[in-house]
Amino acid sequence: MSMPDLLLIGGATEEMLHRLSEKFTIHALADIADPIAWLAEHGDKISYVATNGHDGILPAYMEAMPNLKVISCYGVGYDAIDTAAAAARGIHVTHTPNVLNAEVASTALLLMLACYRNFLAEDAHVRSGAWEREGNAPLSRSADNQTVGILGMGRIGQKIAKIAKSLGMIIHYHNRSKLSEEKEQGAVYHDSLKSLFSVSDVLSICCPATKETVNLINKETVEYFPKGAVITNVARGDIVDDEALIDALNRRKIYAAGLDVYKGEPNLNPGYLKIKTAFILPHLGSATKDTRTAMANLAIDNIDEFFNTGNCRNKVN
Ligand code: 8YV
Repeated sequence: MSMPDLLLIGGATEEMLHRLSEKFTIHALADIADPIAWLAEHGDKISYVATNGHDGILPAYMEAMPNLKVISCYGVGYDAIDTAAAAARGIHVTHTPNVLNAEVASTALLLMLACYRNFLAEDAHVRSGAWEREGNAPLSRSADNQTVGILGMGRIGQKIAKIAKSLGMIIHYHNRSKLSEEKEQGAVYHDSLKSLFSVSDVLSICCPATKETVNLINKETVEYFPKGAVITNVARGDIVDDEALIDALNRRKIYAAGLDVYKGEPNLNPGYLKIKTAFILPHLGSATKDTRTAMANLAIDNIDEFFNTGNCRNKVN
């Protein structure tokens, strides 16, 4: 019996390819010179797409696969996929929640602590020989007793809250709606951005990128923060208006920024590179071997579940 056809968009690990190849005939988009022409000829036989949060899927590709049943996203964020257009075509979109909560949360904490304790400058102090020549590096700031504002208290936000609380930080949050007391774990709810930002010594952005959250950090909202606040982002670059944040960093309204994600990444706004208190990572929130393996397995389990039952618990549309 011939195996169903799957289009692979973006990269995949050896293990992923191995698992997928046991059940599917894989067509890797990366090996296809002219995807639109190829899809015009072969699109009707593709029933599954495996992609990731960065590459998503172009609407034109979706259109060219009339028998597509599932788009499985290797990642929790699926903003690069038009889920409404998929639903209108009867296509199920799935993602990989939960398995990356701890990894992304520890990245968020790493960014916060790096900003407070000036780790980047301190590492440079040792490497440049300044420690020997000039003595100790300047004193940094304590994260103890600082108020963390969590923007988006979902699965990852709640994990960040838990770790930050264990470090002696005070947790406030803004979400579309207030959480149950059990989920809040003592965190203070704010029903507006202005109210949350005005008490946040450090903001942790961990909400999805949607039409409503694009450029939430902008010229106006950056002024809501106390002077010298820290902003961190492990969610999506689209949530931040880079010019506004860079300007606020340059005039020390915002003391430091810890960023893992950027608009247009990997081509981030070069303004960040010049700022000594911008701690910048290359979108590695979930990028450990263990977590990426768990994500890859879940992305394939999602396809399998649909294949076997016609439904999937990690469906988002
Ligand atoms: C991945 C992510 O880098 O899960 C997400 O939403 O941003 C990351 O874990 C991304 O999905 C690309 O694979």
